[in-house]
Amino acid sequence: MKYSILGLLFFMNSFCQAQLFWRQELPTILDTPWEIEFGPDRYLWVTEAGGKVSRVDPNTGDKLDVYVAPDYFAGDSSEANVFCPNKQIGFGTFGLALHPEFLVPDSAFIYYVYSYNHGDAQNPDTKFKIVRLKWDENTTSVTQTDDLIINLPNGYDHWGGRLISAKMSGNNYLFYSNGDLGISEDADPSCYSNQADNPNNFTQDPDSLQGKIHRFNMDGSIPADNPISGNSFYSRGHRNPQGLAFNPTKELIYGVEHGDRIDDEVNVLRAGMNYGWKDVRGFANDGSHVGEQQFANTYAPHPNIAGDQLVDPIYAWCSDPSLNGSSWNEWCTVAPSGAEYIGNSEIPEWQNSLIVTTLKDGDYTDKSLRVLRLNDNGDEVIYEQTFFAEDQDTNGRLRDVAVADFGTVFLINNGGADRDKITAYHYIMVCGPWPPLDLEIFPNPSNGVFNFHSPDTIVSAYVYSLTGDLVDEQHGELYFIDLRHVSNGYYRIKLVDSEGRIRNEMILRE
Ligand SMILES: [Ca+2]
Ligand SMILES: [Ca+2]
Ligand SMILES: [Ca+2]
Ligand SMILES: [Ca+2]
Repeated sequence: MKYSILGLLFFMNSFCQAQLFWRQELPTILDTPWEIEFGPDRYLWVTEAGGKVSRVDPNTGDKLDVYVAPDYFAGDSSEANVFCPNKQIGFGTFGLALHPEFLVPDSAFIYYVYSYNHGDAQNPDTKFKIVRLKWDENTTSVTQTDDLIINLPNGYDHWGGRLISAKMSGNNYLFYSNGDLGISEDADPSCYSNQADNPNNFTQDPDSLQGKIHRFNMDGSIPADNPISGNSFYSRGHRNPQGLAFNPTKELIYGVEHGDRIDDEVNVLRAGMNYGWKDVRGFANDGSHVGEQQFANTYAPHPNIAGDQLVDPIYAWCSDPSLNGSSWNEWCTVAPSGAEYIGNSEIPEWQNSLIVTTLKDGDYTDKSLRVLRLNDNGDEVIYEQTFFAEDQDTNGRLRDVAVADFGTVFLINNGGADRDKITAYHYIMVCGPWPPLDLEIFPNPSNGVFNFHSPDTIVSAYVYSLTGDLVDEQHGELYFIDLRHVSNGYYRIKLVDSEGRIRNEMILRE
């Protein structure tokens, strides 16, 4: 048996600028995953094609098929756009959210979104719905299914589809992002015989559901303090918001949306606010869209929406109109999809960041994870870093992300690689609060006994599973670590010095 130390950097001090991750593909077989969430039960929850919800063990990749919607419907050719015959009606499985008190048996609810037939066999009418599943952890099965919100609108493009739960001011809410449902009139001007019929013209109208963020109570009812009484409308002026994330410390909701050729946006979503589309794109004052400054200057708040205000994004990619090239590759969109807020310090450099997956490999962008470091209030982006772009051809189009409480980043892809999969990046502490030991380990690979050479004394070695469970520990004045008795797999090792400080982390494969 051979044992190898992976992901260990010798002379680590010289690498202190960079976060180090060790990449792993889980063996899980997935079909078109759209949402991944790390649950409080420490499993990964995933939506897949065909109205499916799956639960994946982050340590082994073992998958449990939790539920497949019996009424899932993938649209009908009769619903295709008559002016654009190639544009089929939308269908799919989209966002998923777990109840904020998911570990309490009475609140063990899973919420997710999929397409179904709101008409009948003769006259199909594909719509989306939010369904609530009651989860029984003892039998690991769904014991009850409820249609929570039906008849969510559909179209030919820009569906949005993200769902999150959030506890704000002591109340639990469900947020759903509905795209403008329009086909871009710039890219496909003939797709509506009369552009006034294009649903993307209704994003400013609070009485139409498209181009909105909606807020519901966890039972699907409408919160009494929504901006308009009896209306699920929470914010408007959105194009194709595919990312929603919640900052529980500041109780902020972030929305991430695709722009049209330029101006992909990150917004802090607040009740009743107007995010501009399609009159204002990205920032109102940068001239990226004709007339946007004028629109902002003469903005009249909607009389029925208390506190209505036109709001700039907190961040926009590609606001320069000259980056609007003639081909798809030349458009400077990053195509942001899933988002998550990182509040904990498992990856210290990312604490208090919004992380965003991107779908596009274009001239200006690669498929990657964008890390937006936030200010203390969570409402400004201080700087951006890009990760994992060097792996874009093997990682694929990054649809969504989940980060586990043990500091591992899980990505799902929607095509663009050899298969649909879960890719894990395990964080390895290179620069903790104390300098790493100048460590020499030999032999590597070994038969399971690794010797150390270090000027400092190592007194403890802890061996964890990659998902954070302690599997072995060795103490004393250590000159070697004996790993011959740990079973097959990958492990994370932490070395502690005589002052109790974690000095080194490394990944081991047995
Ligand atoms: Ca997610
Ligand atoms: Ca906007
Ligand atoms: Ca602009
Ligand atoms: Ca590229």
